[in-house]
Amino acid sequence: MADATEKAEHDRVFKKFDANGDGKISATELGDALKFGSPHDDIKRYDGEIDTDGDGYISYQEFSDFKC
Ligand SMILES: [Ca+2]
Ligand SMILES: [Ca+2]
Repeated sequence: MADATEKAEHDRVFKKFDANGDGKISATELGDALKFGSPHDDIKRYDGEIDTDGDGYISYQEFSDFKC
């Protein structure tokens, strides 16, 4: 069960990833946040694991599901 502290931590990390504040994380934002020194393909693969509905963005819900 997520308590308030855990929710706040999710919010904090999500906002750090969501650089432009539009409420979803793009592959570019994910790459910037994680500072991957890897080819773009690696970021896209990682993005695909979290982006369960495949719209190309990671929503807060998808992000929370992945972290839990
Ligand atoms: Ca964003
Ligand atoms: Ca998505």
